[in-house]
Amino acid sequence: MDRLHIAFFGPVNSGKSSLINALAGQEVSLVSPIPGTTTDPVRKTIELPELGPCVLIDTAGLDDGSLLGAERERRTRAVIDETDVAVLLSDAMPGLVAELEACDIPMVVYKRGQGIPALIEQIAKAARVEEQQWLTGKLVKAGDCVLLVMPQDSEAPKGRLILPQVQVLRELLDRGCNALCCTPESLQNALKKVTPDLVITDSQVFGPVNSALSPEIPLTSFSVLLAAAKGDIATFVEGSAAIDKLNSNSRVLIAEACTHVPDTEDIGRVKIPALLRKRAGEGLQVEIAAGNDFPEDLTPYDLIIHCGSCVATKTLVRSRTRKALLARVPITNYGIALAKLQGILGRISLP
Ligand SMILES: Nc1nc2c(ncn2[C@@H]2O[C@H](COP(=O)(O)OP(=O)(O)OP(=O)(O)O)[C@@H](O)[C@H]2O)c(=O)[nH]1
Ligand SMILES: [Mg+2]
Repeated sequence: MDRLHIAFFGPVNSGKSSLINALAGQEVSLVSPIPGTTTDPVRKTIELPELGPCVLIDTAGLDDGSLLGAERERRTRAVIDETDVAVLLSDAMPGLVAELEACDIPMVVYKRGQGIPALIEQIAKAARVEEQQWLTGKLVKAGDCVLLVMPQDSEAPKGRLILPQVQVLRELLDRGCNALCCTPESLQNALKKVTPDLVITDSQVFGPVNSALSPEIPLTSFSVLLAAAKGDIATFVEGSAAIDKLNSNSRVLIAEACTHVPDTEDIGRVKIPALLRKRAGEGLQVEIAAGNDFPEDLTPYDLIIHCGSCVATKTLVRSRTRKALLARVPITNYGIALAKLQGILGRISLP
């Protein structure tokens, strides 16, 4: 489930950090009478009454005249992309308000002394609570047997499963399905035991899994399911067509929302660039933007490939998709790009 991201914006010294500390009931951010105390965005994951799981985001003040001011302001503005509700400590910030309005982000103005319960109530009203969506959508019904192919390679976290796998497993149980898990190595054996109604695979092994399956068994991937739930899958499918137009002079941006330290089998840094270069030529340029570093100017790129977004919220993915479309740069994501690169996009079932 996506946590509600609540960001606090205001002039320097307006009490943003004090308010966050009061909301959290702990010292999340440093407070001082010196203007410009908060420099980088500070994020605090917390559970709030009425609002449930949230991320509070403290930002640097917007009217800091210091030398570092412009850089701080850029970082503060970048927070808008991940904001579900903006709390403003002043209603006199026309530039920021216009930007929030353009992004369709609900705003709440906090008046000094109004109290925390009243603020929580305002935020709860402003937050657009979306109905919970199934990741597996119309692809399954109660009683179905679903086979999950989950490679446990060096990139898999030690001793546990990655979030999309956990989420899908839990959902299948909730939906009354029977789930069977295997690795690519144990796939043949699993297929001898059951004929699945659906196979959900890690998209990195789309090709071999597809070859092992008879064509009438529906096939999809964890990242396709996530892409559909978090972003606009039709845009991603459309965007993937740009892969056919890439050549050795093209520039591709790979955007990762999380900040895991890459390893040798890394999908975004190694696997996808290798597949792209094999197709478009060795000269193809690939740039990586990790975490919150999403370039402001997207126009130099011929294609943007976004990660599976297991840790990014819908708001962030939508905001980046909107920016890409505004800059007229095609955007797709790992799952769809991998399916396209492995020549089986048409074979994939979308939720
Ligand atoms: N009287 C009063 N003082 C407050 C209140 N909130 C904050 N302050 C004081 O205002 C000063 C600035 O508070 P901060 O919370 O650090 O303000 P900020 O907006 O985070 O400031 P920067 O990080 O520098 O942009 C501190 O001295 C606080 O003690 C309030 O509600 N009432
Ligand atoms: Mg502060």
